[in-house]
Amino acid sequence: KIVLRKKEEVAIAKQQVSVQDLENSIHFKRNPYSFKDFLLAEDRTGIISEFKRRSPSKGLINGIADVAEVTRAYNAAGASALSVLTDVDFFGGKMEDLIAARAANEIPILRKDFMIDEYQILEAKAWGADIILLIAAILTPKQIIDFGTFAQNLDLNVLLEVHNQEELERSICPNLDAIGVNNRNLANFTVDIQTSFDLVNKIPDEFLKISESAISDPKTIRELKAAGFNGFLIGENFMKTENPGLAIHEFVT
Ligand code: IGP
Repeated sequence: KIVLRKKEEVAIAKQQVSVQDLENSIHFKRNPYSFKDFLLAEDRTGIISEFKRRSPSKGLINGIADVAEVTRAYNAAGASALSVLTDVDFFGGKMEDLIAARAANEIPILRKDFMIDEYQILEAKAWGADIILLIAAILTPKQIIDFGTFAQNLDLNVLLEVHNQEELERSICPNLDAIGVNNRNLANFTVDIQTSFDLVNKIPDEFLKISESAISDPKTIRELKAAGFNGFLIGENFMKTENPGLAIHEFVT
């Protein structure tokens, strides 16, 4: 369902904004921030903090937060990177959120969306993203190689998301920078942090290792770090509070 909707969305976008227009964007000339440098920086936390208004599993999470204000506070609290949803239909995101987050911050930003076409990677670059997401569950191994190569040729970093060992084994290729283990099962929305612990040693060390979803306290971050993870993608537990930019501080201790 998501993929069909994305195909329509991309087809419409292509009619409205040409590749030439995207390439003329000011961000196209910008040299993206390195995901690795910020994840491993001593003065950063490894947290990739997400701006997410709603989700298919939870419905409305936060209807009032201001993207520039929240992402700036995430950054000030020591986030290594930001994740900004641009999916409209399922997550209430928008392109303008990414552009606003970019204008307000000088740290890497992940365009969080369902990438199924190279055009969306050009959009990501034009809107000021530094990192794109490739979701193994909705892409063929060939698409992952092609999109990964395409993104890296634009100097973007690539995060591959997997849910299990089978996805990891079939999708892994050299044109990736980071592998994320999503603790949320997309089929039934159940979450289990154990997914991360089970998969971490199956990820080759040349890739940055990210644990995604359902991280709800600093103890879990410490355990994931001890297991070998470099990054911790957290959305809901910040966004569901009245002040997401304040909530991140409880995870930084
Ligand atoms: C954040 P959480 O449970 O902290 O809100 O999860 C992030 O991992 C989640 O939003 C996510 C996601 C995705 C959203 C992971 N992969 C793919 C949309 C598409």
